[in-house]
Amino acid sequence: MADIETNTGEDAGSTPAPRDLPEPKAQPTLADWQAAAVREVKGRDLTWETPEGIAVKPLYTADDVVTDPGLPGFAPFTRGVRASMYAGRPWTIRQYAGFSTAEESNAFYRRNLAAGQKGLSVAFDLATHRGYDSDHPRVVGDVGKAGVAIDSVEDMKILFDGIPLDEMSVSMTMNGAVIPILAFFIVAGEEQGVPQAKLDGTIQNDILKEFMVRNTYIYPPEPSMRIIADIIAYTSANMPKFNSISISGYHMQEAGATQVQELAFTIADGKEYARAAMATGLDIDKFAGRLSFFFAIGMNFFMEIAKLRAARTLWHRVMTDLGAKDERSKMLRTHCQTSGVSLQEQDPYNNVIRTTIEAMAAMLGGTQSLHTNALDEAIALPTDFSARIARNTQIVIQEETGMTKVVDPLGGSYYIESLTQQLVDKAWEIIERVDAEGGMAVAVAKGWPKAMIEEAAAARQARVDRAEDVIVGVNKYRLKDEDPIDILDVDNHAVREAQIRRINQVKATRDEAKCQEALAALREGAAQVPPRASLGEGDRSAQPSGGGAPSQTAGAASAPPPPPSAAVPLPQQAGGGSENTNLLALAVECARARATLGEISAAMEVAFGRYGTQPTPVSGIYGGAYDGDARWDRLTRGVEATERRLGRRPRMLVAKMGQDGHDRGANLVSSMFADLGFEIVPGPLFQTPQEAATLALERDVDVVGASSLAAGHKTLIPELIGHLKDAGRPDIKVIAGGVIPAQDYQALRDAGVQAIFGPGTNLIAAAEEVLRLLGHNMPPESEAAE
Ligand code: MLC
Ligand code: 5AD
Repeated sequence: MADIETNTGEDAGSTPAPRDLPEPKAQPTLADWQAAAVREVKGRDLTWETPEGIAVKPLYTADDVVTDPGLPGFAPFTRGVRASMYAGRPWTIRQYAGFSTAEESNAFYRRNLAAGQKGLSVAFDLATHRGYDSDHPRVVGDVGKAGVAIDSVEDMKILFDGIPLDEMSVSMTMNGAVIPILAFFIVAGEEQGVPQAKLDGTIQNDILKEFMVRNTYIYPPEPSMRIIADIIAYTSANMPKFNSISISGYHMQEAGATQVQELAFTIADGKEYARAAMATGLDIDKFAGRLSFFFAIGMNFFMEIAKLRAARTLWHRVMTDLGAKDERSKMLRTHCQTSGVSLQEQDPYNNVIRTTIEAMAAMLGGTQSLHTNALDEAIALPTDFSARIARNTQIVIQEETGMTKVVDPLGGSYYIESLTQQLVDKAWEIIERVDAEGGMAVAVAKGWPKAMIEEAAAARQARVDRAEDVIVGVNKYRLKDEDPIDILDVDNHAVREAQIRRINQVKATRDEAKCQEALAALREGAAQVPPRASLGEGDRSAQPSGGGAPSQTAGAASAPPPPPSAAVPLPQQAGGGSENTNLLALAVECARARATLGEISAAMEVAFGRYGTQPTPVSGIYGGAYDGDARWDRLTRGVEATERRLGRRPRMLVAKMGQDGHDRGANLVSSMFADLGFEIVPGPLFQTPQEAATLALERDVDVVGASSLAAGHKTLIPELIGHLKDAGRPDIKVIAGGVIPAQDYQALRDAGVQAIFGPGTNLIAAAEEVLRLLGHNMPPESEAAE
């Protein structure tokens, strides 16, 4: 009777006598539980195979925990990098934002800070990302659209007007034009009276994932790696509070990576950057404490929590292996952002729920800083209203729930500890594969990490389209009618004109000789460390220049591609610290002399060239998921019938215009239509409408599918249609897909767009529509078969 503990004390007489209780039993065993569970579900297998290949069981017990996670604030930091974590100081509420002009973004930041935001995070427009001034002809559709337009230090000063840069930590998401942007930031601080040593913040500066998934690179991989090493050298010497890099897995998950892939490639990227900095002669403990990380937090709640714990564990291991001695060098500090791709256009208020769950996963995982997405994410940039709800999601968690009072409250959970260990092990396998090949720069050049992510994306899309993965309001419980919500619309033409006025003013009032002298020094500094090696032989995509387009400088337009070689593209010794070759030091001089972002970028482009890629869509994954599916078979028959009628396979150009490098949607569409039997012309990134039209004509396509995820559609797609008409080919069908608000549909239709596929489109339904456009007699009621 020892295990029945109620029967003690004076009131013992009022409780039932022991003999009335059922016969005592030994503690139930796992086998007892198993038998009971099997009975309850009549033998159904309850194991859940996750996309990462982890078999999640319906129950975890102490037997599943193989490692002691230790204590927070101590190696290997599995339970958090700080001993007191949020009980001592909550994570930084850091909302990523930027749009239109510096004035408008500054006002938005100030409103948000007054309402409880704690740190800043700047989103730049795509022209800025790609190193073009707002007056460049290639960026007409991009200025001020997906972020704020910054052309010179004058814009940067306005952006932080009234925001003391020695008190506010500022993150800047910049990878391509990282040298001019960081130089502008340093000089803006200087002219605010803030010395470099007091600047607190983070620059993303993570180029490897740009080549893999985000695509806002400018230069080829090798000089890009030199830039990173130069920045690490400069900031570790002059800006001790500044995080020199934000090693980002976020965009990998956005592109479709599983959590294991995101984890492994991010840690491997971090290792590569550390090696690059060490190759310039820097002591690891001098810079590693200011390497920071950035992860996406999606809807697989426990997996995401475990992912952050696994990331810290892995980083500690990697840095120990690299020889770091200082414990701070081995601490993985991270920012997180809730997942953009998990949010939907349909029934958008559900996005508030999704973001709340994701925010909780980020904090339970122990993030240092967090952005929560706005509910209109899948449609447009946040409005004041949607930004308020997003921000308040974090404030409510911090200030109303008591969730911050306990450090790592899920530590010791059998499931969480077991998942953490499984993620560590699975990611380590990939990291070892990367190491065996010579590191992440080589793996990226070979292209297999990108292909792996694209395969995971195609598999996920097929699961969603088949409603095997449920998305509420999209493939289940979908509303019949929806009213459009109010969205932010930026008039890019007006922003561009305002920016051009300021560029002209800056150029008219600067000391031209001094400015040209500074630019010449930068040009020479870039040339002084010539590319030592280039891409590996396995490179599948290197091209000399963006879409064969005219380049910003005459020199760069004719710059030959670097010779192929299998060597590791690490920077040379001299790329690190030396003042006369350190690109950031040289660019700071240019910024002081009022050189523009485009001029600074072009000065380096003369030596480095401009990099471009040719998409190579994966094949067989999407189609394979539909093996034996009646609707798929009906579609392939439709494609065959169209082929007979045309005398060749139907041909589609998948076009990406403007500086929008988000190619997940385009790649998915390409690989799905190719699986169906279309001939796909995968357009290079960053084309102008004229270049896309020329390619469509040259390849004699039947359809152009224009994919737009960065709000350039209203400018770029009508221009493309104009060029096709001018060339006498109005018969080529133009369809549009991507992040296109319902408010813009009519304008696009009026311009001649024949079909529009917004977020949440079922690709099978889209393919049926395209076949109909090509004259195939598809029964229209196919929607009902979903
Ligand atoms: C923290 N501190 C504590 C503490 N917790 N001190 C005592 N007790 C505690 N419990 C201290 C820290 O040590 C630090 O000081 C200071 O408080 C600030 O805390 P932090 O944890 O370092 O936070 P933060 O300053 O916010 O820095 C977080 C970070 C950083 C290290 C992750 O890199 C960062 O802010 N990253 C943001 C990146 C970002 O916003 N990216 C947006 C990407 S959007 P000290 O002195 O030690 O520094 C994107 C989308 C796209 O990419 O594609 O366009
Ligand atoms: N303002 C706010 N959020 C943005 N995002 C991208 N650009 C902006 C911006 N200018 C967010 C979206 C997107 C992710 C990459 O960052 O959530 O999915």
